Amino acid sequence: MKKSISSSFFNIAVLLVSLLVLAVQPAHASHNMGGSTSASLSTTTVDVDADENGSWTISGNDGGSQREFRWSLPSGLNVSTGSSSNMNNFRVRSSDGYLQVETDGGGAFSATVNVSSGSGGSYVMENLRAEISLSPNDVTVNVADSGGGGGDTGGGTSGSGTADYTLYIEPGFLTINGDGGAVINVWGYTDASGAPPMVPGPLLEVIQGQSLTVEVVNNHNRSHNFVIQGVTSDTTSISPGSSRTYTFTPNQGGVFFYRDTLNNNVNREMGLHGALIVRSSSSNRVWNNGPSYDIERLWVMTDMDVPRWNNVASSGGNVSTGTYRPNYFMLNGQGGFDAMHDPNTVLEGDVGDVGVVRIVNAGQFDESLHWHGNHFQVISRNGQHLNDFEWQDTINVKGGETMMVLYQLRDGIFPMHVHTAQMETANGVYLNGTATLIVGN
Ligand SMILES: [Cu+2]
Repeated sequence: MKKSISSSFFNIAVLLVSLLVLAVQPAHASHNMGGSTSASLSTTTVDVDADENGSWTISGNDGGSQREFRWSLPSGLNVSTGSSSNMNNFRVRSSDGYLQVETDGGGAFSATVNVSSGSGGSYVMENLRAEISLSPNDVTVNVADSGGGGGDTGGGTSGSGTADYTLYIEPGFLTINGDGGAVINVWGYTDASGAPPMVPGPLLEVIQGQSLTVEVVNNHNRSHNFVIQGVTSDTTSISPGSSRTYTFTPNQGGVFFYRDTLNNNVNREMGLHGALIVRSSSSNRVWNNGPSYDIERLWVMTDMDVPRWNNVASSGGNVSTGTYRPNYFMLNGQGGFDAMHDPNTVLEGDVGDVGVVRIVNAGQFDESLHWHGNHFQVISRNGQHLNDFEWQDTINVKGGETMMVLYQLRDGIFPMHVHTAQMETANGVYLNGTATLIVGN
């Protein structure tokens, strides 16, 4: 009896792994051509200081045909091409006086345009051509004069260089690969001025009992903030173009959730979230005098309602927050097809190794994580160390909460997935949601 139960579990595991492998194969075989053909810009205005870089983006779905867009190049404004996806042509045609964006007929596309100027003023990049519907059409770049010095800008402590970490708030895109995937409008913290936003944001690390200074520079055209749950309490808004510095000393080891708490969870949902790891002063312990581990992983999960929240917020609209029906579910900013191959996400090591997994649910929905292969111990919840570690094979991590677990690797490849069917998907496509693998070698 016992044997038949365990062998049926084994069969289920094998079946699931086969499904995972099958699901991964056709990821590039077909694009989703069914999306509506339209494009939108990430902003109507870019505010920068003289000699600083700003950016804006165009994204949309070309419906499977090449589409071209053009914008004027105002004199005095430096325009260059940044990151892009699914482009046939994306270049500055100086002699013709326009920026050319031509998609490759691959469905979802995006392109980031970098702008800067050495002299203050208002520069309008006027839309000259749009082969599918585009909203808004033009982008105004407002360059603040640096006050005659011509060199550094105002803006308080910006760029002071004394912080342990400097985070920059930027708008841009998150690309989910494979069927069900899309180029999603996001806002995120990132590690360089003008760089694409990171979702989740840069990992912050500090040793228990040591001081950490984080400077946050807001390069976006809306107010934001930066609060580490259970660690910092300053919720002051950082206005567009300004920065704020936070200094704190965490005494409790573990994993903590940082995010923008403004705008009724919209800012956090748009991608403004990440993790702080407070490490033990002795290596390979989960906290001072805590249990030891051999390998470690960080899993930051999130969910996004792209049509009702991301698309509305990124185009400058007001999100109706009473309705939230997320259609994307990410692990470390990836759909399952990628997260199952990402060495920083897959819990892989030698048989017998103990892995600590630090989990942050930055989303708004609870995620019930089910681990195949072995039971694990929950050792910490929301920064609080548990007195009695709980043995589990599934844990519910509430939206906005953190967990730490210890898992001992067994021989084989096992899935870790969410026990809520919808959350295993990316826009309805199974297994491109919250899923990864556990591998014992
Ligand atoms: Cu399962």
